[in-house]
Amino acid sequence: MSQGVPSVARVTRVMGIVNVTPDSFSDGGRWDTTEAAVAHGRELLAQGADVLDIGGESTRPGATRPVVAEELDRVVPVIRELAAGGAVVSVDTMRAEVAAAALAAGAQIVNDVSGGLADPRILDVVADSDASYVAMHWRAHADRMRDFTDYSPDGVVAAVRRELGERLDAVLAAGVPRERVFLDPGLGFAKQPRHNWELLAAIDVLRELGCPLLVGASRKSFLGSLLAVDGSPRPVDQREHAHVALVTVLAVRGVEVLRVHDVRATRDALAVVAALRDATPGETA
Ligand code: PMM
Repeated sequence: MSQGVPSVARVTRVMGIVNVTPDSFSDGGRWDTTEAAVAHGRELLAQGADVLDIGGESTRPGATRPVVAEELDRVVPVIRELAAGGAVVSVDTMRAEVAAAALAAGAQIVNDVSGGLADPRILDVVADSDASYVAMHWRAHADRMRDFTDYSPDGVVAAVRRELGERLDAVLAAGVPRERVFLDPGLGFAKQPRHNWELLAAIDVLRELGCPLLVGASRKSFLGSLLAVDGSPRPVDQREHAHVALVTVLAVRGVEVLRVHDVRATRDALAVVAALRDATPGETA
């Protein structure tokens, strides 16, 4: 997934989510054995995932953290098996120890939702490897993030741009080359629903930081709020149509990587975007 200085992407990559957790908000407990997670990863590859993102810690609002040994036990065997089969694997972790073990097991990308804030040593681990690094906008762990949704006085777009820019500076200072860094607005992390929409509307502002972008909107609660009826959010398993509409727009706008649960639906949307982009009106008689 390593790229040069980004222009608007012609090809949007799909990162399929494999949460090896008992408690993730949309799929917790479904793939929480090594066998189930590996089988799910293979299924996502068959559906056209370019990358598999393996995570062992739920970041749902209010979640408590697993201990390091537990997180390692969850993700390392899954990464080893999927990477051995030729998959491009990303590890979704905030911990240096887990990132190091994941890279040793064959992962090529470290997806750190804290952008190096939770455990700054993770940046040294990445700098000492050839791995790519995803730095997401983040303010606090899941048990406290609801207390950090104040973006005054500048507003969420300016604040996220500034705070992500500071994380990027730290990543570069640690020795990770810019070509290996992806930036992510962190939808749903210390964000009210309207914050997510503002960020999506202004996604090009983050491109000014000079890195390709990754966006994870799949099944998130701001989609549930958008589709609420009488104040009841649309259930997690009924948000996919809205998500496909969103990823279509993001692909048109050149977002480089989409982190999704439903790879097949996302692939279909990308096929539509590519067909329209490549069609030349008047070419056929
Ligand atoms: N969201 C979740 C977990 N990891 N990583 C990145 N880079 N971006 C995200 O938006 C993101 C993430 C939480 O969603 P999940 O529980 O469905 O995995």
